[in-house]
Amino acid sequence: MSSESAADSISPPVFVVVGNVNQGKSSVVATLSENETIPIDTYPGTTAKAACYVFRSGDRELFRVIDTPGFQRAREVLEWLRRHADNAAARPAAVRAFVEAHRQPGESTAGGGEFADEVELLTPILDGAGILYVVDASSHLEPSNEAEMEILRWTGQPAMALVNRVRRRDHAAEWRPTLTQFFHIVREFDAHGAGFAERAALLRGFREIRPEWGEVIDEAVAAMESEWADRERRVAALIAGMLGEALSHVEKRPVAEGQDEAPVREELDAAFREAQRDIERRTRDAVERVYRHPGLERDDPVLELLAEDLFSETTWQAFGLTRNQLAKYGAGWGAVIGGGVDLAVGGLSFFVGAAIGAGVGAAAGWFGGRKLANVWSASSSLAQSLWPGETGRFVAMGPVGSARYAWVLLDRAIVHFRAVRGRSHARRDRLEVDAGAGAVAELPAEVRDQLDGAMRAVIKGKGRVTDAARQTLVDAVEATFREVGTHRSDA
Ligand SMILES: Nc1nc2c(ncn2[C@@H]2O[C@H](COP(=O)(O)OP(=O)(O)OP(=O)(O)O)[C@@H](O)[C@H]2O)c(=O)[nH]1
Ligand SMILES: [Mg+2]
Repeated sequence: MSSESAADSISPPVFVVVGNVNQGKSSVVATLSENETIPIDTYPGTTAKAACYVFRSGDRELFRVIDTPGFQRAREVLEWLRRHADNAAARPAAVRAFVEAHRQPGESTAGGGEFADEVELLTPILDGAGILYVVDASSHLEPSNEAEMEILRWTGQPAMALVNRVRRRDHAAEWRPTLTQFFHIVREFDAHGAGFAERAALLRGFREIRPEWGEVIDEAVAAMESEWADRERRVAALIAGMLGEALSHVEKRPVAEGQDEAPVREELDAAFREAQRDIERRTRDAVERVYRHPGLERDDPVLELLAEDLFSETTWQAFGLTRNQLAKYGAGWGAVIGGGVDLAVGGLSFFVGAAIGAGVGAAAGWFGGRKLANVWSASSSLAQSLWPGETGRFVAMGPVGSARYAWVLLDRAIVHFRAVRGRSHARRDRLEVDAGAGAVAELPAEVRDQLDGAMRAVIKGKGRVTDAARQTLVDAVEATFREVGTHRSDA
């Protein structure tokens, strides 16, 4: 007996999520286990069989959450139980007897048996899992709910009630007086909005009702906290990497002897912009993977807008720095480009007006009235330093020379990061990145200065990002993250 309890104290906690059908049980499981593949749907009975999901940090298992089907016939079950226990002490044994009497022969209980769902959900409780009872407080309390709570009480296991809301309506006041009679703890828990803090609070709450789990729960929460800090560091490195790659990007196209350069430059410009968008897309995907959202679909109106017109007024009003803030840095960037990169003769006039065509294309190469990047030819000193010995004719574009573009790029990455970090794994809709929520203009001046210096160091590399420049960027992005807040749900 004593060796058994020692083993219990080191194994990770197991929670079982139970309740009526369609209350948001699977949503609670998905958000706690960070699993975006768990079936969640509007029809009752989405979960037909119990399934166990493990939450890990690295190789370490922190806790398990078991999803179950909802109670279908709670009142009949309770009647059965009442016939089989005539005093309180006999109740847990009666629940066990119920499960044994109704378990189907063979390994599976699903699909058959008049109480198949009840057997599925009661089995993990009898195995010692902590109970999370989920109610949808946007609907009314029914007599069947009371039967469910009574059955759970009969199991004698520690239990917490989670008040979720599937719709906006709120009947929580009607639920509370009943829930508090049956459960050790009653908590509000928004399954689709819960962030890190709410999940950690839930675990900590359980610590009070099952004291023997105190140590493992403290360890799990501490491991989650370091996992969170680690994710932010990884994302800072990804965003710094994106800035380095995007700002230093150089695109090159050969020009045949006697060929007109204009169409080649047009192609060059389109390729340069596509490369920028591709770098952004890859970084978005990588950030989503860090937060365990590998299958997330994005609705990013801003990215789409940029696909059409990288230089629209709307974009640079919502993101990046204000005009005044930018004025401080803009001149500095001009000097970097002017001093370091030769401009091909005619490179400027090419991008102006109708040379490329009407509308969208006409602005190509420009960002908020400034060039996105310079175009230069094989004879420039930049070309000779990048491709020594190259004798053929070509045109090239890059690195980025627009401070405004750099700040918008960074700002959009931060907005996306915050949306992903705060996103519950229970949501099955597309990720919407709010176009109106830029963050860099609010940064303290010293952090802005640090970022500007770091980005400028990249440009100075003339198409190459040195290790020192990369580290400066990582430090600056980490400083930015400290300002834009940690561990918050921003969704
Ligand atoms: N807006 C919102 N919808 C929710 C929330 N929780 C659940 N829902 C929705 O409610 C429906 C049922 O959610 P599930 O998590 O599948 O509920 P369940 O209790 O596991 O359902 P069954 O497996 O059928 O018993 C789905 O359409 C969810 O999107 C919530 O917190 N907010
Ligand atoms: Mg379910």
